[in-house]
Amino acid sequence: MPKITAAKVIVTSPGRNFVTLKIETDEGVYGLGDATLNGRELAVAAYLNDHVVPCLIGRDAHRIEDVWQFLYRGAYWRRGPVTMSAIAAVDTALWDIKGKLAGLPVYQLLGGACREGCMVYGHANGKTIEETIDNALHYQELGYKAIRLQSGVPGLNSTYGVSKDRYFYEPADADLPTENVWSTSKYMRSVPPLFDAARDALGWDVHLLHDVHHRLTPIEAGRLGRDLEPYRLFWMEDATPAEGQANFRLIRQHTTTPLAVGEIFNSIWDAKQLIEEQLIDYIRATVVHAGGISHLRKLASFADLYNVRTGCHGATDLSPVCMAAALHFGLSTTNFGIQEYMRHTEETDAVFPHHYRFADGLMHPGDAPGLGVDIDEELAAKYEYKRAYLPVNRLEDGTMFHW
Ligand code: CS2
Ligand code: MG
Repeated sequence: MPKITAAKVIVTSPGRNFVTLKIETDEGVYGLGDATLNGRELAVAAYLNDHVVPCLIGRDAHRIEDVWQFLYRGAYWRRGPVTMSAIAAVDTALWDIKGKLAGLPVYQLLGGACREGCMVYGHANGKTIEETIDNALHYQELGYKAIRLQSGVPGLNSTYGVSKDRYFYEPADADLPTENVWSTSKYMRSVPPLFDAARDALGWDVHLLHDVHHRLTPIEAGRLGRDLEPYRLFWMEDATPAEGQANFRLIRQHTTTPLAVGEIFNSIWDAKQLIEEQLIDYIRATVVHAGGISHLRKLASFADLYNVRTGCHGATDLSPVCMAAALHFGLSTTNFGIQEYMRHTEETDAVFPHHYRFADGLMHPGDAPGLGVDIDEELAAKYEYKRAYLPVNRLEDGTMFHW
């Protein structure tokens, strides 16, 4: 049996913070797992260092499910983003090790490819509708089959999803949280014209997506979904906070626009009612925040019974290690729907050399044994952790609101 001999937590900040777990074995093979929790990175690093790593030493690296159950049931305190990101990192690293020892890419261990590649969506955004459409046309030229559109809201200084940089959207950019101002009524008026213009400019062969970022009440979301029906969206994301899963019943009663939710979920229990009652069409939980490849597979199999497909979160705060894991998962999961893809900066790509590739709107994890992603530790050490917060949001009268 390959015995775990060491595990270390690597914190690096090549443009943004990442936490990576590296598990070593006595067979000379190591595995990597992403443990990044945006804005709360050091909590997961401490959880791993202080409470998980000591329990890993000496264990059989092949016993992925047993280790998962040990960390989940054994902690007594179940679920939660910190715990589940830590467990995810261990799980992902162990799949990486198993693949390397077997000489196979992880997707082969998961049942093999169900498709040629994973359809991904890119992010087009701009301060104005024109700027957003311009950006979307660029993605279309690059071969993307699906594009998410976010545009500035007239009358608001800054809007979720609208980047300062043309290619990289990075919201966690301040030493202390930036305060933004939000108006639901201004926002609601601004979205239908964006998609009207988008269909005129981009045609009907491209999938269009939109992220509401948990900012509407269920009835407001129902209305927005209905207003967007003529533009046939691929999905409307995070229409309302999903802690109360039954909230989605009301949205469903009012619109046929497909619904996606779950980037902040960390367990199958967060989505149980949403899936069983078919209140959503896509589940966005992903490898790093939802307990790793093992737990996500269970979630996807459960969702498959209810016609819910996957649409994993893939923003820049999910490291290339998570991206690779998500692609192995997506390629081998029958009810895969789409994968979010936000390119990482060159600095990040240099720290995490990887085999995954983009062509014609699809991504493939590559055929290197394991996950096909590595970490250049020397380079990683050059980028020191830098505290960075996500922004917060207030209504125009100063009331604290959802970001
Ligand atoms: C987002 C993210 O990618 C998405 O859909 O909602 O930008 C999200 O806000 C960040 O990943 C938070 O860390
Ligand atoms: Mg989102």
